[in-house]
Amino acid sequence: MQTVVLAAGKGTRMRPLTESRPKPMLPVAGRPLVEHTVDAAVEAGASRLVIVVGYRGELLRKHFGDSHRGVPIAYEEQSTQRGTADAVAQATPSLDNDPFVVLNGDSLYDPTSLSRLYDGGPAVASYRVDDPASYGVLILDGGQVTGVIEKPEEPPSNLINAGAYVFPEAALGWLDVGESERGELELTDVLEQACESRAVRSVTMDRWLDVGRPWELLEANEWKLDEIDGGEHGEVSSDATLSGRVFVARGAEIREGVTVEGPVYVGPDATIGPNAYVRGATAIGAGAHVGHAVEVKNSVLMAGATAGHLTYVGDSVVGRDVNFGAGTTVANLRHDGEDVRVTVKGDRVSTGRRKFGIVCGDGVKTAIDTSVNAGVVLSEGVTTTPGENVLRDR
Ligand code: TTP
Repeated sequence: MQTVVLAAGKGTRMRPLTESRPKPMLPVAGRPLVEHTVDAAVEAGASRLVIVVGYRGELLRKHFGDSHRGVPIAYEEQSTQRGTADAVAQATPSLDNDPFVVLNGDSLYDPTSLSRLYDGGPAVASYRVDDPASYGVLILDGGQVTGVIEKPEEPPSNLINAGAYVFPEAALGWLDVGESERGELELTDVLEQACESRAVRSVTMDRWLDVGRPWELLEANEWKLDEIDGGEHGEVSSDATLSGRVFVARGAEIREGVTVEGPVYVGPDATIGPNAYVRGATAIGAGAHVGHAVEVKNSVLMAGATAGHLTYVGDSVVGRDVNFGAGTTVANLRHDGEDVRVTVKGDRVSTGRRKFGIVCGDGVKTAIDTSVNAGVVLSEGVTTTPGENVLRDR
């Protein structure tokens, strides 16, 4: 089935990580997030893909080119991010007058569940949660979806909208929806129309993750690193100890005295060690460097990031070309046992994680002996002074 992938958003909740790239291009287990989405679509039965790009769209075009695993890709541009229904409307020049699937380019879907969505007829992907009140919740009558309600006080079901749909071809004429309360043109209004005239199935995903905020990028990496195949394509010292699934890309080097406990991805030309400890679900980007007496746990280090000496980084997302000075230490646990909180678009939000470290925008440089408190977000290019104790976002 023809498949529209929405990837035009600005990813404002993911800042500063989206200052220089669109959210779908953030790295997950060594590949862009959207590549996992597109892979799932191809496995589920996408016959061709229309990717709607906007914010920094050139990076998606460059990454995929005109096909992925033999499936042709067309691009359409959404110049103003007016909402998901508008994004699909922009895709219509590349769509045939046939049923079509819509997927969010920033969500992970498990391919087996997604195949059930592609099985036929109008459908919406759903996901079962214990507390649906803060999501779009499906209203069901028997096995059929009759509507969706945003953030209801009394949720009509435990199934939330997972942002993947099969629409009938008639929906190509329903995309001109009015603005919602939050001022966007929403695809859920198109779903409502489908529910009025068609039998819409709910297809419950076994696993699904919407990647909107920085700690969800860690969750995405935890999921996808758990599925990587191990393999040593680079140079691994005989004095290094690798256990679990560890993928070492071509050109990467694991030096003497290093311990790596998988699942861990080490990107092309990255160097680890000597005498470093890398563990948990960790992804080390291309050309990154983890040096002597550095411990990296359950973190994402993007391309070119460097932790040269005597550093601890835990449960953190570290942007491109960040440099941690010797002795930099990241806190990832609160002594009061509460979940770590992060400021997202001005609001303090619980990450739902007892352990979460920091978020570093591209090019951050910490001076020697910098301590950074759990939940701190450092904007692109921020620097610290020697011995600084960073307790607040900068
Ligand atoms: P969101 O996650 O709601 O929006 P966003 O990606 O811009 O992120 P943020 O809220 O942090 O600013 O979008 C859901 C999906 O739809 C996502 O894949 C991006 C895509 N999208 C578009 O393609 N065009 C749009 O106008 C909007 C609002 C979203």
